[in-house]
Formats: sequence, structure tokens, C-alpha cells
Amino acid sequence: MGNRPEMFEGTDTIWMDGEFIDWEEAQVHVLTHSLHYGTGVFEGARCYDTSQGPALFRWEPHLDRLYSSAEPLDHEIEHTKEELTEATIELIKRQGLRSCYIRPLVFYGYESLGVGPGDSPTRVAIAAWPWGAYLGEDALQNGVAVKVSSWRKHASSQIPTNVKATGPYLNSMLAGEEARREGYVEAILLNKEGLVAEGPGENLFLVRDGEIYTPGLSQSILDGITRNSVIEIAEDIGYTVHDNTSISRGELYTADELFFTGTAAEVTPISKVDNVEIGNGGRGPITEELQQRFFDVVDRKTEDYEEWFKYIDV
Ligand code: PPE
Repeated sequence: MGNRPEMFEGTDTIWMDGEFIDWEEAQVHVLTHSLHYGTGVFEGARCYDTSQGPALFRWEPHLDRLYSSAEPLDHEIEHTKEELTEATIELIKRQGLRSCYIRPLVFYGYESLGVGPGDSPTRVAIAAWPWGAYLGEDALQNGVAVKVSSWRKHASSQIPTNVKATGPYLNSMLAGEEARREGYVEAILLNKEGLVAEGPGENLFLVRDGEIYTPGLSQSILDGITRNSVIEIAEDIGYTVHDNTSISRGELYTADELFFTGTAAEVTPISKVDNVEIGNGGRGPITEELQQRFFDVVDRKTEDYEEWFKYIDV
């Protein structure tokens, strides 16, 4: 095959169903169940090249979320958490990666077709590749212009939103592409009630009068691991964090600061919503402080939060 896409340069191995195989060999049949019905579940985690060497960031919560996402879809993962951890570490070592994004995927394979997965086997794959700033380097400094999507976030009464399943990302894809077609970098989705939910692949935070707000878990959002980390970091600095709120659309435009969090997006400031400048129209001071602190933590420039890291012995 050859001609690996640019995004995946520097990689050569995928772990699939218990084996390390060549990147190009990691193929599935076109009648794979999850390809037709979006019945997979996945994770996105990061390995940071810290001052103490490469380390998985908050690996356990990511793994726990993968296994709990699998439950409502009736997936039975035949591998233990220890096996997947070992596989991931070995995958990173074999490819000589230091800083990378890790994508475990659990999906129904090829056996029978029809909405019910029937005898289709649950298969597991893990990939890891270098992935820099999700919304661009510039985004981390200057923030991103976002559009409030005309698409609503699906309600968790329709498709569970605390489950990281593949199919529901159609909702994210539609919102993101609508925004990009109109020249924005990213979208914000309102939930079925018209309250702020999250970004297509990020949780959202708002700063007002020196306090921090983020939509509660009942607002049809993913229970983001970066969200939880940033809440803890902010509270440890001394900020009041309201993490069980509902935020109205109007509050977005009048916020002092807004920012996204996510494994891929890390801590990304939002500069404008629907072309209305937020605060000074760039990265706000509290966002900058939290972002700086977040990067200091993941680079292991500080000694606290040590329990968030699983070091890889390279
Ligand atoms: N909400 C959604 C809908 C979401 O997809 C993510 C992660 C988050 C919130 C933040 O969750 P956490 O990563 O646990 O802090 N989105 C993943 C996929 C991004 C992609 O483009 O693919 C991610 O950041 O890895």
C-alpha cells in the first residue's frame, strides 16, 4: 500500500485483537457492522513527553470510560484493562513515540448485517500517532472563532451522551462542518432545551466576574476527563467553579472569557462567538492562567497531580 497519509507519518504499528500488526495491514471488511451503523465506542487519550519522560495522562479514567461506554452497546471486550494498558505502552515504545495521541476503538466486526449486531464479534484496535494542537497552534494563543450551531446536541434520552460511541459523532461532524463552511473554526452546540451543551469534541467553560462555570452532566455532555482535570486545577488555585450549571445562549456573548477543554483540544480559548468578541477578543487572563497551569502539569514542570501520570519506561 504505502503512501501513508501525512497525519500518520512516523508510525508503523497498530495493535489489533491482541496482536501488533503493520499499520497498512490494519484493515476490516467493508461489511463490518460498525461501519454501517456506528456501533463502535472509542477513546482519545494523550501521552505527553514530560520532563520525566513519556507519560500517559489520566489513562485509568480513559480506560474506565471505554469499558463503561461498551456496556450499553452490549460489547464484551475480551481483553482486560491490564492487557490494553500493556498493549498501549508497547505500541508507543515500538514506534519510538514520545508525545502522541492514543485512539482505542472497540467495534462490531464482520459476521452478519442488520441493525442488531447478532453474532458480529467485538473487535478492539489501538492506534497511536503524533498529534499536535487540535485546533492549530495559533488557537492556543489567540483563541478560536466559533459559531453556535443550527444543529442541536442530541439529548441523552435519545443517545447516551456520557458514552463515547462512534455513531453519535455524526452530530459533531455536522455542527463542525457547518461552522467551517461559514469560516469559523469550531461550533458550540445547544442541547434540546436550548441551553449550552458543548463543542463537537470539547467541553465548554465560561468565566464571569472571576468565577468559572461549566454545564452540568445533565446538559447532554460528555463527562470530559480534561474538564474534570481543569476543574480540579482551578479549584486548587482558589477559583470557585460551578460545575453543575445550565448556561443560556445569551450568556455566551456577555461572558468575560470562554474556553474549550478536551484531550485533543487541551485548553483552547474562544475569541468570538458568532463574530461577537468575547472579553478582549483573544485569550482571557483566567483562561491563560489555567492553560499555563495545565501545560505545566502535563509537562511535569510541577510536582503535584503525580497520580495522573503513568510513565513509560523507554
Ligand atoms: N465532548 C465531546 C463531544 C468530545 O468528543 C470530547 C473529546 C470532549 C467533550 C472532551 O472529553 P475529554 O477528552 O475526556 O476531555 N473528544 C475527543 C475526540 C476528538 C476528535 O476529533 O476525535 C478527544 O478530544 O480526544
